[in-house]
Amino acid sequence: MFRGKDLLLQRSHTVHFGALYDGETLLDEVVVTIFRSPHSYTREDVIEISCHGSEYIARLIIQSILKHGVRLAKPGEFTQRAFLNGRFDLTQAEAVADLIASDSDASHRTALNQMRGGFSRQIRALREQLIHFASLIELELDFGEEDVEFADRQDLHNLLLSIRKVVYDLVGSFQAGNAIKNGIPMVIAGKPNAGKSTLLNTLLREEKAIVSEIPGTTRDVIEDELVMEGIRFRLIDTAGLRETTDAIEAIGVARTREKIKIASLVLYLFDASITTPEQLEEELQEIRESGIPYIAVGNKWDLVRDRAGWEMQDHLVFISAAKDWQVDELKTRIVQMVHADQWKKTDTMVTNLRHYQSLRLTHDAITQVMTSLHSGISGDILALDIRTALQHMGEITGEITTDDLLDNIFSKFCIGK
Ligand SMILES: Nc1nc2c(ncn2[C@@H]2O[C@H](COP(=O)(O)OP(=O)(O)OP(=O)(O)O)[C@@H](O)[C@H]2O)c(=O)[nH]1
Ligand SMILES: [Mg+2]
Repeated sequence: MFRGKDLLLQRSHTVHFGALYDGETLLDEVVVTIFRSPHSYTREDVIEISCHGSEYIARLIIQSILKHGVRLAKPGEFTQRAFLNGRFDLTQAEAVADLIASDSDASHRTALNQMRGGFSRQIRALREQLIHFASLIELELDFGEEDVEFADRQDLHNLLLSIRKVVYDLVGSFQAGNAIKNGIPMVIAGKPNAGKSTLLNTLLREEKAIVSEIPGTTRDVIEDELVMEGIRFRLIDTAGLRETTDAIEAIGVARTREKIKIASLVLYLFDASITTPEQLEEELQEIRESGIPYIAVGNKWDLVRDRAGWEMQDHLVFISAAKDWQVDELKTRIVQMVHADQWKKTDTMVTNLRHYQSLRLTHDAITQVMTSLHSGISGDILALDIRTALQHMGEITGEITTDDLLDNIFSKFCIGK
């Protein structure tokens, strides 16, 4: 199809201009890039055709290529081949999908870090050491009745401890990692009419929620995403907290309480023009009891006549959601609250549910090995327990896989990746 130089004679990593034909029909003038095995993404021979930026032309070219007995790649097939050819391990392959889907500074960096090796390198190294012990213990079994100990039990114990520590920290990072991927849940709560929906709209710069002077306007949960300083938040506006006889509003209030429970941060909004510091204390009781971090925000500052009454309360933030006063200051407080640095520390962060599950299973299995070790259980049982731990560790890095697992992972990719 290509008329220009003979591409078969060209070296890897070179780019060639030419014309692409379907029979005698000129399709486009193109540039072809050559990657020779093993120096390509998949480690196979690869060419890339760059045509003019029209979807129509691209489709035309693909259609005529398909006539020559080529087929389209399945979703994730390039990355799957790269994995199968040993280009990278499974967590790295999965990170490619996250990288493509990343849409905030933090999620981008977590995925990039994982693609470049991340924690799987560490897991793999520890696993290899454990394999070493497993083989020593199995060797002992070969000696049967003779009472030999090739595997130093103290060394094994130390190794198990360090594996458990690493795995424990990774499991703990999942919550933060997950928040980076899916957004940190932040609930706007408060009494009806405090201005919660107004604040949501101001933060989003969009008329997302209905605002009215009628208390009880918002009855359902309204969610949207907001990226602040590279961190993604899931912003959740809720029905105002109050006792109500309205059946539908009551459901809304119940949902508010549910949402507060899963929040990482609550913005507790109160109408500063009609609330006294004493009343606020009382209102905050419920949030305090929940133990969830919160920021108390006094709204409608534009209507407050007696500002002196609030002056000593420097833990509070005062804003006017309607007039967009001090909302930027509130944003700064929010980012401080979630310890921006903590969310940005991405070197050891687990964002993938599959890794999380395998890590938890690894943790349990290692604990089991330690129990067996200390109870002086026989070598064959110990070897069995170690195998289980190795199995779970191998599932993380992809050293142990099944076809189902691979299909499941790569089918989530988009076509052409
Ligand atoms: N003056 C002034 N009015 C505000 C401010 N913020 C909100 N309001 C008004 O307060 C009223 C209630 O605002 P909403 O945002 O609907 O309040 P809400 O907390 O969502 O109320 P519910 O959904 O009923 O719980 C509306 O009339 C807003 O225009 C503000 O900063 N200053
Ligand atoms: Mg509302």
